[in-house]
Formats: sequence, structure tokens, C-alpha cells
Amino acid sequence: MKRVFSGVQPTGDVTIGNYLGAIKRFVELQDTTEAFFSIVNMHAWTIPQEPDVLKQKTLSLAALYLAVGLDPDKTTIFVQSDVPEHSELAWYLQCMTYIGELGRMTQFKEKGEGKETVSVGLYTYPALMAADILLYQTELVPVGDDQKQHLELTRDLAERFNKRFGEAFKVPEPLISEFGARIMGLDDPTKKMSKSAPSPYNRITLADTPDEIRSKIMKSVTDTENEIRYDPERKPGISNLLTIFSLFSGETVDQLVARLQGKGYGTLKKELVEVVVGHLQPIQERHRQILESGELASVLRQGGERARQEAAKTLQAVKEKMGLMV
Ligand code: AQP
Repeated sequence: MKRVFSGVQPTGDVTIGNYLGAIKRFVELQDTTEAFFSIVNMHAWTIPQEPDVLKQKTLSLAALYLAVGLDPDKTTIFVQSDVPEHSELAWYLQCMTYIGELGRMTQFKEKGEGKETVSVGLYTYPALMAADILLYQTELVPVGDDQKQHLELTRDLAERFNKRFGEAFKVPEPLISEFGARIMGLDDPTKKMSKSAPSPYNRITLADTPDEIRSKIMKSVTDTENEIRYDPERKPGISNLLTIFSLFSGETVDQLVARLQGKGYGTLKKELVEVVVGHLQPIQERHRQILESGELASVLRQGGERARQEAAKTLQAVKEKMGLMV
């Protein structure tokens, strides 16, 4: 079975972008691969956090992994900070990463833009992400389109290390959907939907109430025409709504366009509200039950132990090759 690793940062309520671009795929992969799914809370500290809120978001995200259908008997679910091997390997990889490579990362540029101060952690974060992936001898990494550049750096670092010191890492492949890998913001369909975008109208989160979902979809930015057509270049707003509709309902975009022909944007939006609410409500119910049940503590403890076992093997081999075992 192929090895899979992926993670989500507990930096806010998970959006339908995170869900459709990554988390939904985690569930699809759990029966056919050997997967490690992490709540990457150390990454969250690349921007300022409130400790209590971070703790609560970490548990909430772990509960969400279970609520969407991840089964801890089939996959390893763990919190990144429970496995200190991540930060140790990140340090060795940072020493092999060039300043120019990190400076080219578009996410660093976007997240740092307009900020008075930017942490070194935000700059070196791709090396920590590379460590997350390489520690588990990962072959496939299911992610959204925005992580492609970081994955390329991870591959470069694995190849660089293997060439210099001998084979220590598998070189992972990104697993990015052809369709739905970049869900766009509802308030600005030229930018991606994001947990930490300033306006709540940018995103639908998996915690949103039916009223919030209705209000956000009905207010979503479209265009001045009234023809329902899939054309991401000229009609990014409508095309984004059609993509979300298709991924939640299973109807293809062509089927949707044919069925909704001549019905106008209002009808598309109203139907989409029903589909999204119908899909999210059972997840929200399970999420509540899991948080109340207290089952998370043992799932995360076992996941952390299992992850550490695997991570320690890779780290040991790396340290031997680098002359660090004296
Ligand atoms: N808009 C998106 N469409 C499809 N996939 C997306 N992902 C993120 N946004 C979209 C994918 O979700 C996974 C988890 O993302 P992350 O928590 O590692 O951070 P991110 O990529 O930076 O996502 P956000 O929502 O924008 O978070 P913040 O605001 O905290 O930076 C990844 O696989 C990502 O590709």
C-alpha cells in the first residue's frame, strides 16, 4: 500500500475549500493507502496565535477528521507537536535549503504582504512542511493547488539529501485533483478561499449555521450577466459556484448547466444552499458528538505514538548519514 501524508493547520474554522481540496480526499484514500493525517499545529505559529484558541481549534480539527469519516483504525491521526521529530528534521532540512528558494514561495509573499513584521518561521515554514512529509517515507501527498510549490521544494530537498548522503527519503508525489483543487473566495472569486481571509464572506466553514451559509452564498460575487455557464476566465464567480455545487452533489458541471439553463443566478444559489446545508449538517452533528464523547484523547495519544515510531526510524537514519550519532 502506498504511504500517504497530509495535514491541515488549526488556524481557523476549516473551509469548504480545505474540505473539497484536501480533507474529502483523505477519506477516499484511507481504504487503499497507509495514511498519516496530522493537525499541523506547529505551522499555525507562523502567524500570531492565542494559546487557548489554538488548543481548542486543534481539538476541533481532530474531531472534524473523525466527523468527516476518517477511521483511526485505518489511518494514523495525530497532532504535529506530539512528534518532536518534525522540528528536529526541519532544522537539518533548513540547513540544506537556500534563502533564494524560500524567498520565491508565493505563500510567503502573500501572507507577509503589508505586514509590519514577519516571523522567520513564516519564511522557513516550507522546510517544516518538507520534514512532515519526508519523515513518513511518504509517496503521495493529497493537497490543494496552493501547496504545489511547497511540494516541489519537498521533492528537491529529498533528492538533494539522497544525492549528498545516500538514500534516506522517498521522493513524494503531489496528489492534486484536476477539478476543485482551488476553491475561490465567495467575496472575490479571483482569490482562493481561505480560513484566515479577513472577511467571513470569503468562505463557508464547516461550522457555519444554515443561515450563515444561505447569507454567504446569496451574497456571493458573480457578474452582471444572467447566463449560467462554466467559464473560469470570464465568469469566475459562477464557475466557482458550479464547481462547489458539482463536488457536493455529484452532478457534473455539464449536467448542472443543462438543468439550470435559463433559470438565473438566484435559482442556482438557492439550490446550492440546500446542497451545502444538507451535506454539512450530518458532519456538524457528528462533530458535536465526538467533542462531547471524550474519545479524542485516546485517538490522538495512539496516533501520536504510532507516528513517533515511524518518524524516529527516518530521523535515526538521517542522523547517522549526517554524522550526528556519536
Ligand atoms: N481554497 C482552497 N481550495 C482547495 N484546497 C484548499 N486548501 C486550502 N485552501 C484551499 C487545501 O487545504 C489543505 C489545508 O490547508 P492548510 O491548513 O495547510 O493551509 P492553507 O493551504 O494555507 O489553507 P488556508 O485555508 O488558506 O489556511 P490559512 O488561512 O490558515 O493559510 C491544504 O491541502 C490546502 O492545499
